[in-house]
Amino acid sequence: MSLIALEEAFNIPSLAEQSAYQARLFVADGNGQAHADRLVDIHGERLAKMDKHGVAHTILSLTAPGIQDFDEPKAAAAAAREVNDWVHQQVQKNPKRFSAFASLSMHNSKDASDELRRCVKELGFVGALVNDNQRLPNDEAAWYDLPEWDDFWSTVTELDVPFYLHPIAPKGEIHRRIYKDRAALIGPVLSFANNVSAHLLGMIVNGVFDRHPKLKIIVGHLGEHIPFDLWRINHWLEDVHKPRGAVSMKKTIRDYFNENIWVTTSGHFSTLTLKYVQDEIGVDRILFSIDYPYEKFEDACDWFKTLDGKFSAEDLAKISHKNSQKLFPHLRS
Ligand code: GRE
Repeated sequence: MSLIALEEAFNIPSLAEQSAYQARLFVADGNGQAHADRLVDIHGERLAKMDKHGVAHTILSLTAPGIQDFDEPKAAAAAAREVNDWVHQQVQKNPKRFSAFASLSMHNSKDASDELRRCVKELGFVGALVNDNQRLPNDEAAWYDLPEWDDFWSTVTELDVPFYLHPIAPKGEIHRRIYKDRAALIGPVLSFANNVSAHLLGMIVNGVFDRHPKLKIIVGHLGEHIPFDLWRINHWLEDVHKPRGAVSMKKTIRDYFNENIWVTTSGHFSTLTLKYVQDEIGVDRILFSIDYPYEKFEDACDWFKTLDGKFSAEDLAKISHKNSQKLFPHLRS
């Protein structure tokens, strides 16, 4: 089975302090150095694992918190360029096996659009991955569901590339109000899905997909809890909020999930949940991913093998690589 994986993190050596911070929060054995080493390694252990576990191609992305942790716009833009130039060099060494999502400073639509255009047009990047809200000065945060982001979404659709909305750990006010006294809820346990869901649902109710019907958004972790709640979300939007005039989105949430949104299996290797998500949003919207090095190749790829016989061969081919090949033209050959 040939697999394509697309939520796979790297770091550049000059941002190592960020990976040390992530490791303190999230790495089971606290071995921050091993985690940091895995993040900056592209062609060694990572490629060996791809070979061993049948991963034909990896789309690389900068690990969280990445550029979204830079609250100063000029520093953020400079860091994004440095990261993109670094990973471009890495991809050039083995473009058959690797491609990359652009990192972007999301301080304003223009900076984000200019860098995405440079990355896609000049360097061959295949989309963008952004770590949820951009941190702004004074503990503010940017939300891309607001009208000032419309020019950016126009650029994304004009370039015809997907945008991956990835989580970030909460800081500042959100952290103080919710997570300060319950730190174990930060990350995969709750905060990641909660915030990405708020952002994606915000894009739906604030009409981003109505204004940009060709926009392609990917979220990880089998949909950041949204598929589980789809019936209830749809019920309240369609049967309560629309009749009250409280939302003006043109279509239903199910339509946006059919037309604009894809989910990956990153970090969520449950057969029961996968079956459920397939029933709820359809097999064509699901893309295999691992979430390396936060998750292990073994856990993701060995689990995927156990799906043989439980899902049809055609569905497994779609999830493992065919859906990704549809979404990313460079993966078709
Ligand atoms: C990530 O993908 O960025 C991530 C973390 C921390 C824990 C798990 C995880 O940053 O997937």
